[in-house]
Amino acid sequence: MGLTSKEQQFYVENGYLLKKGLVSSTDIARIQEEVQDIHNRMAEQPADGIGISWEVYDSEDHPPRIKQLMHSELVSPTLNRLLRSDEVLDILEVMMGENIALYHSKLLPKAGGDGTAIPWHQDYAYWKNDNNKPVMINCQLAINEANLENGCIQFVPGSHNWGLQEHERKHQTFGVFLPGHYQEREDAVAVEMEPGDGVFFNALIIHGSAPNNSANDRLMNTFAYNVTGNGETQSREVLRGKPLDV
Ligand SMILES: O=C(O)CCC(=O)C(=O)O
Repeated sequence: MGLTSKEQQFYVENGYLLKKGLVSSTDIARIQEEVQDIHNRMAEQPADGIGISWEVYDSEDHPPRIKQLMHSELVSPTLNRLLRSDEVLDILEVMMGENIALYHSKLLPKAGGDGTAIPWHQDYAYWKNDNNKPVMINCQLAINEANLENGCIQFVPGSHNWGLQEHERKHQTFGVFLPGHYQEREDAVAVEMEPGDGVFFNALIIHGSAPNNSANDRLMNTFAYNVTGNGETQSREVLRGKPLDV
């Protein structure tokens, strides 16, 4: 698929880019099946090698709900295939060059009715170390419809050019965030997506999302990529270009 020069320009200027129909409806149906009833299944028996952050609710009787499932490629063979597919990597290659490593893949199944907000943040606030640069790129894939009601992702266009901002830190998932945690921002743009759409975004763009006020889960998966050898120790594997320089 690659990118047109207009799309490339949009990405450079705004820090994100929506690609409609990135993934086929057949693959989306496969993923939906592979992650069906994911909250209850993982509460009963978590898959080997994954890391789950659970939503925290006041009531102990509340059924368990996943906030974030890290290493989602281990629960979904289709996600595992797609994260290394040409349709995704060809776009990334235009954006970040030919040396591409998988940083991680995570499922964000914001639960219907009580999936909580994701506070405003820049991903590089989590990822910065002494010898890496903010060249990582995410691709968030819509597994079902994402809209304002169910808490679709929102970006502050152009904020990837503002440098790394001061974040607050709390001990919780998405516990690194900009002052104010999450509240509506007038300078933010909501990216509504249909199943199979993907949005690529820069490691420095400010993003966040509202709670899920609909009845159904908002199923999204973020693939995060790094340039191979960019001060990393945590990349899962090299997907394209030169081998990992450790
Ligand atoms: O899913 C969302 O709404 C935000 C996800 C996010 O912050 C991320 O993947 O870095």
